[in-house]
Amino acid sequence: MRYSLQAGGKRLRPVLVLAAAELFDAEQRVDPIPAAVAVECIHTYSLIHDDLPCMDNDDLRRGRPTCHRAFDEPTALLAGDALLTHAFFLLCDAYAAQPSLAVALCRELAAAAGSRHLIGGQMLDLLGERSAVVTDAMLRQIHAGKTAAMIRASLVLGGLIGGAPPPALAGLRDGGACLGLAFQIMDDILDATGDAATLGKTPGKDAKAGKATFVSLHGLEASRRMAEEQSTAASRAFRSLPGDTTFLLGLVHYLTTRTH
Ligand code: GRG
Repeated sequence: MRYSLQAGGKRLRPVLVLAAAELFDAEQRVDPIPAAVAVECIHTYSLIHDDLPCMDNDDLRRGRPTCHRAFDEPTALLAGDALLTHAFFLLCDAYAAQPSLAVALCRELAAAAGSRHLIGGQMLDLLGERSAVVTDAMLRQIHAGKTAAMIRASLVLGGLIGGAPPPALAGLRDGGACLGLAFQIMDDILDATGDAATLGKTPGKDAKAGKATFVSLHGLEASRRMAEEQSTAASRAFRSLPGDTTFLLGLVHYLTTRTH
């Protein structure tokens, strides 16, 4: 668990939790850190399991051998399971004094990580590999689940902790969905153009495995345009939020111009 969690990574999702919480409660009356860690635990579990031989069978993650390569397959499976479980322990434990907040956080995170989003998206991805045609609509549905749902949930968790009112939570959801898609399109672009040393993971695997990506479906230029469109829509949604959105808007810009 520590090996994979402490390997690094961009920490995007926890940063989104903190940034969203700060928009509504700059004094941090409720500590957003346990929720930020919980989100990173779920994300790291999904990467460990995604790298397993029965899934993507990858050797490199976050610039290191994948968990099952550094240890073994059963250990990696259990490390992922334990990180998933620990995320919900953290939320229940850290926010026990505010039971309605703890329930709202668990509900949001469980929905994003469950069969309708993260795991459902992964299943659709596996089915897509076996299907002759993957359309743009199918690809968007896969990544709305696999990638965007956790990015959106991170923002909503932050908003809930900061005490955001329902219209602002809706703004975080809308912006998060667009940011998540922009992030995935950029991931596909980097996968097609980057190298292992910069990315810290094996590039070009999806294309080699004949898996549909935004780049394989639309080409590089159109994919760049699509990422830009989604990033503009995310910025528009975030601009409608109260508080100082400078950091969040800067993050959107960074994510759509990033090199790794
Ligand atoms: C339950 C057996 C079982 C498996 C679950 C849900 C799942 C497997 C896999 C989905 C995980 C996945 C690879 C999602 C794609 C999202 C994505 C682009 C991940 C990479 O995120 P970054 O770039 O990674 O933020 P770092 O390392 O920087 O945190």
